[in-house]
Amino acid sequence: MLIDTAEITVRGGYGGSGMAKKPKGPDSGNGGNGGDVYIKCSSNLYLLKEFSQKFLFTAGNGGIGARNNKTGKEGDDIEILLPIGTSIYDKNTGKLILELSKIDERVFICKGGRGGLGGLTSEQGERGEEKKLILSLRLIADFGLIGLPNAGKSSLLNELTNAQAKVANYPFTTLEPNLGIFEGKCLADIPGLIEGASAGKGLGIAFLKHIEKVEVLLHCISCETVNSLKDYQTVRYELSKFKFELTKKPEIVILTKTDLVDAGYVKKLTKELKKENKKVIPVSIYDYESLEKAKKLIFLPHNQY
Ligand SMILES: Nc1nc2c(ncn2[C@@H]2O[C@H](COP(=O)(O)OP(=O)(O)OP(=O)(O)O)[C@@H](O)[C@H]2O)c(=O)[nH]1
Ligand SMILES: [Mg+2]
Repeated sequence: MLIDTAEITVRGGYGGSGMAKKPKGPDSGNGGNGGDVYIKCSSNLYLLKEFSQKFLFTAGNGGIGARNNKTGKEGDDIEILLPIGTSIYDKNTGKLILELSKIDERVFICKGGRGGLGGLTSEQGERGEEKKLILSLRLIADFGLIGLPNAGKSSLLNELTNAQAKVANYPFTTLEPNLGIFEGKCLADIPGLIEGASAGKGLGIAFLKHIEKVEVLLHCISCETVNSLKDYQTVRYELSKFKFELTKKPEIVILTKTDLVDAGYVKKLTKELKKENKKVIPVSIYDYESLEKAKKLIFLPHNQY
């Protein structure tokens, strides 16, 4: 399951205690500082899953100070790996701390406690800083496959990328977003939308949040349905209901399953759809050439169609 929100507590390590000096003994060292907490951005999109089992993350504690002014060892820092696209909120203030958008980006989150001073008395180390975080994942894909159920979105994802999404001849085969990578670009395939999805019909439109940030929409329309133009408009309407800005994104229409109808009909549909959107690519997963052509067009910089 793709977990897209989680709540965790992170804590810097305790500072080590300072050492008390013995009368006439050598000077005693301070405790080491506790380790800090960092968050690091990773390309593994399924990382949030781990947080359904583990909720507390603490950095290492500082070591106790020693004789001869020797400071205790510093506590180990910890690095929490989170998927790209994760927004991190402070639970107490509700404020957004940051949004992970660059792979390998490493961000400081919590400071470890200061080590206690050594001397005539032993000072205790301080507690590390603690934060409760809410993690919320929105996928950052380059392309988002949208369309009615059964339009062939997952099939296309499998053909264009290394994905192995489930495909079947019934609506709502896809229940969670699938991702695939092709030539370094990430494609997200999301569950089908139906008329009324914005009012909660079918699986609703909550999944659209996963494609809010994609650069280009790949709108799949099947040739085999009764009214392909209406299919197009239905999905556009539901998109606009979710967030009007989504309808402003660059969109490519992919006319799917062209092998199921005759070439004349494909031409007619392409022409009709071109009135709505200039970029229409007819394709069949059983037609190698059409797939190669689609790949070229889809992966062109989107201002060069
Ligand atoms: N003949 C033919 N069938 C296709 C083509 N593309 C997909 N299909 C079939 O159409 C059915 C639906 O395909 P999916 O890829 O599961 O469709 P989807 O849009 O992901 O469907 P949901 O996940 O339910 O929204 C499957 O039986 C596929 O084998 C195509 O180009 N030609
Ligand atoms: Mg699917």
